[in-house]
Amino acid sequence: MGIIELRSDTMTQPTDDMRRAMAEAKVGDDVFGEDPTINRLEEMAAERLGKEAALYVSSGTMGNLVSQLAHCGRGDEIILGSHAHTFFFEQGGSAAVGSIHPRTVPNQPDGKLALEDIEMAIRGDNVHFPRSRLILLENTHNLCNGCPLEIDYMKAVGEIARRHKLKIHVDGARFFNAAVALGVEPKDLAAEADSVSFCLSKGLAAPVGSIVCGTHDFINEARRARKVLGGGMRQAGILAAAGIISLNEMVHRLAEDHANAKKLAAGLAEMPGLSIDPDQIHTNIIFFEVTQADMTPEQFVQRIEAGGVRMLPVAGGQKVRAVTHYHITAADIDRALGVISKVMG
Ligand code: TLP
Repeated sequence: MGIIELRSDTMTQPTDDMRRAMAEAKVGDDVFGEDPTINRLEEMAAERLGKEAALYVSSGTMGNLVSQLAHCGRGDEIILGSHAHTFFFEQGGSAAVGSIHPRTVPNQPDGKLALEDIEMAIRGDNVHFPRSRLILLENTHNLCNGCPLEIDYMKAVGEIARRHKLKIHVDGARFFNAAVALGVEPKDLAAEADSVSFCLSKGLAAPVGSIVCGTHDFINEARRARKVLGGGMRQAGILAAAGIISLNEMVHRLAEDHANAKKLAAGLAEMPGLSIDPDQIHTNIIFFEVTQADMTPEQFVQRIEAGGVRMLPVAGGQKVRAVTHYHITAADIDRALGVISKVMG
């Protein structure tokens, strides 16, 4: 029996359809705008998110960075969550590469930034202050149990942004998980955002790549930023071909991943020595705590790995993360729960 890989949805392997499409892809030099497969993927992505244009980039990290560089100038300030992936896990690229100042406000448990906290963080016109330029939201929110942000919340943040002439960027690494979980059209969920980046290489199973969407002007700036970061990729249509399959075939099935995450959470909630509230799980990411006194999350993860189940311990606490995806079936969840129950028993 194979390993049940629950560390991340980034572990997904390209499907047979993807491998075929990659082998047959028509390609050209994308820095010259001449790769027909990339051009098609970018058009499809822009259309899905209801934006004028899109840009294929190598990763979610690059998508967020080129978006910040396109929206902000040197010394501008972005407002983002204290648990935002962009703040936590992207090497501080906003400041390190972009000379952009990050201003964090607390993430609520559901991944939102409280509206009053956003208002409070917006700077007035004062010689001492950086200029507030951008609000950066994350949908779904990785560290907040994969919670999706709803359209009503986006509207409320949009109203604040318009009133203060700020832009909104959404780190939508798992944007389609959010849309599927909420049962809304991706373009409706994206409507308030000036830019959205989403990953093809996570639940959508492509081997590589993310997309940034926005206006033509924004995408022109993002394209310049991608080039200076060394991200102009020539015949990368060979990779983008898999992304087309992601958008056409892999979105609707994300609901299965969400159902499997719920099933896993419900099973874990029954186990002694573990703590999780299954009602907090809405998409494919779950976090739970190891509460058994003599067991660290690292030990828990080592022991379940011996039984063929992989999860990720979160550094500096009691938490463990599991993420469901394309290769995980309901039967795998039953098997994983069996292994965990032996470890905790
Ligand atoms: N997240 C990865 C790891 O970096 C933790 C994962 O396994 O979840 N935004 C969000 C919300 C993300 O979760 C990630 C990746 C990124 C951006 C960055 O994407 P990549 O890894 O393609 O640069």
